[in-house]
Amino acid sequence: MGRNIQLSVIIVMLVNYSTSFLTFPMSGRTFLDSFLRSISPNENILEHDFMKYAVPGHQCYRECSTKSQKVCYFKFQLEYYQVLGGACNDCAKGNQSQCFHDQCVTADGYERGFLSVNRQLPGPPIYVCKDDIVVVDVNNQMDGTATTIHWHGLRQVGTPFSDGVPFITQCPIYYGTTFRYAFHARDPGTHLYPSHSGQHKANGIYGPIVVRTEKEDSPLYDFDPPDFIMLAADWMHVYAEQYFPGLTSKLSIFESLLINGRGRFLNKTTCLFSDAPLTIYNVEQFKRYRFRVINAASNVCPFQLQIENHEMMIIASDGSSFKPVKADTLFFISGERYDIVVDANRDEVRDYWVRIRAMPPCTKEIEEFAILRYHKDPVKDQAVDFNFNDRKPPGWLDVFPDGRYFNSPRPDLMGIKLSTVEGNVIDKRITHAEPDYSFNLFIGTPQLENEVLFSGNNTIKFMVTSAKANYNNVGVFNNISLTLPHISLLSQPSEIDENMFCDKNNYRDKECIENSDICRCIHRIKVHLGSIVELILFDIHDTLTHPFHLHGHKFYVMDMGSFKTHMNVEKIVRNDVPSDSKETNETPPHKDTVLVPNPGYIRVRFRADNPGFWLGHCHFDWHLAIGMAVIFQVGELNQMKKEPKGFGECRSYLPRHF
Ligand SMILES: [Cu+2]
Repeated sequence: MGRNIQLSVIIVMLVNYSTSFLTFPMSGRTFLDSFLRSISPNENILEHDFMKYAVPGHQCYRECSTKSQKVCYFKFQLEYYQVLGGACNDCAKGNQSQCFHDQCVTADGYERGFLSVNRQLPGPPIYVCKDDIVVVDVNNQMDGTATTIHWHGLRQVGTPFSDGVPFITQCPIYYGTTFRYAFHARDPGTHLYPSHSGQHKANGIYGPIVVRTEKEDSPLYDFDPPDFIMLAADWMHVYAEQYFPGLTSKLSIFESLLINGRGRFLNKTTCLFSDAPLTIYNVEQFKRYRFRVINAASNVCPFQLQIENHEMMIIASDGSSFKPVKADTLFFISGERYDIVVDANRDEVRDYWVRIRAMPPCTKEIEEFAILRYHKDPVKDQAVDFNFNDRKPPGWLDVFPDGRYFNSPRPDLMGIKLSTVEGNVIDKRITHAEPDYSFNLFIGTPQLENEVLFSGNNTIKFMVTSAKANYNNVGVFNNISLTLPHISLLSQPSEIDENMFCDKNNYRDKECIENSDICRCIHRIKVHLGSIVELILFDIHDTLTHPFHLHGHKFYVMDMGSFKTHMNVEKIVRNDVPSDSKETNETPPHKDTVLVPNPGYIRVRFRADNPGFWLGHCHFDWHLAIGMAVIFQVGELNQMKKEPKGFGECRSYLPRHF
């Protein structure tokens, strides 16, 4: 670990760490340990005065010890910002050193406006140790907007008010105001913080959050450097709202793919790629490195990761480890995270390409590269290294050898199925028990005829998925498209009226769309606190592979499979699922985001042990926006945490006398 830290310090200096200009309220760690001990595991820490122990967040990257926790303070300023703006000086004219200037964002080398966290893309990394308290003050300076940040992968046990889902766990953060998120970093692993509002994630509001543990120095690898993150995201050249609901003559498609906010766009006039810097991973030959792979995509294309002449050992997903699996091609979908180990064991000391490619349904050839740069002595070499490369990346048809796929959404490339790995986080009281509930959830984006959609006073949220067709699409779980309440459910329980909710058996005709099977209402599934819940998600109609993400819990992926022939819906309802797996996996993986094969199904199971209102949804931004989501109510209102003092409220203003 000693060497690891030393190497990391140098890397940190090279990374644009511009959080340091922010001010911190207070510092010191007097009595912190006794303070932490005084908080019971399920308590809402927002009710405690922890800020006097806070240290600047970047100090929380350190060697982790179960004996030493910190309160890690971060300040996020969200604002409209610019790619290749004034901060980059003449970077765009070829002055490469200026591309690394403070606050310079190069993205794919295409000048555009975007939404930023602290004038960085991605937002500043959060590296903490398990059981630290993370405090993030989010100041919304994006005038005219309201937003929230979700801590994807952190269950928010005891702190449901920090889950960041508008109108479910909090009111949106209006522009000009600040909202304090605070939570215990209980869930180790590689996670992501996206905005959970509107199209803000696609516009640039996202970043990595990594929770380390004391035993991180695994025998599986030599180094786990802080910036060995592969945060992949799609990138457009306009604000994403341009394509919501979409343009009839031009479908929403992203222009580039970014790895840690870096990439190149293809100029269609010159047929040349822009010369923006790429991400470089400096490695020492014959050492093994842990990489943290994150998919922050907003659009619908799964990503594929390959590393030239290297195999990868996949050791964990969504923060839970499993028996390592070797592959040359990793598929990962929006919201998923994978921890991989790469052995820099090639004889030749040179640059190797890290390639991330957008897969079908994307038909446009979009891929991006990072560089795995070998060094004999990385510490000496790095001091003079700018992140530019002089070698041209391979072309689209210049493919890397493959054949050992992991987590492929395509039945013809199934390879190693995620649901067959041997998980290390096992609770037989869940995996081997009889579930208290089993819900069939049919997910998809059904079509609505334009005749229906645009008739009379209809104002149904829809999206365009097919140019010039006579229909558009809405998102559903069991034919219900989720609408949000006008209050924050979790924090304004006294304003909840049981009649406001609906489900597939209880709905009002006026909430249903005439001449269709689809209803639009506040879709809620209520379960008892402590119960074991099984969800079977089916996708029988769609052409896409949707990622399902559950808030507040992690689930076991008990089974997943593709239907060989088109399924008879009646058959599915009777739970007659044609399983692909011959045997049940005794030790299934433990995740919070999983792809639903199409046509196919997944069966996931969890204990509903975290009281509150939690969203389960498709992780594609556009699909969430058209209602492809459902709210899980875990426990009764009186079993949920009471809202912290002074917590913001929201509601429609509709005086009764009108
Ligand atoms: Cu979806």
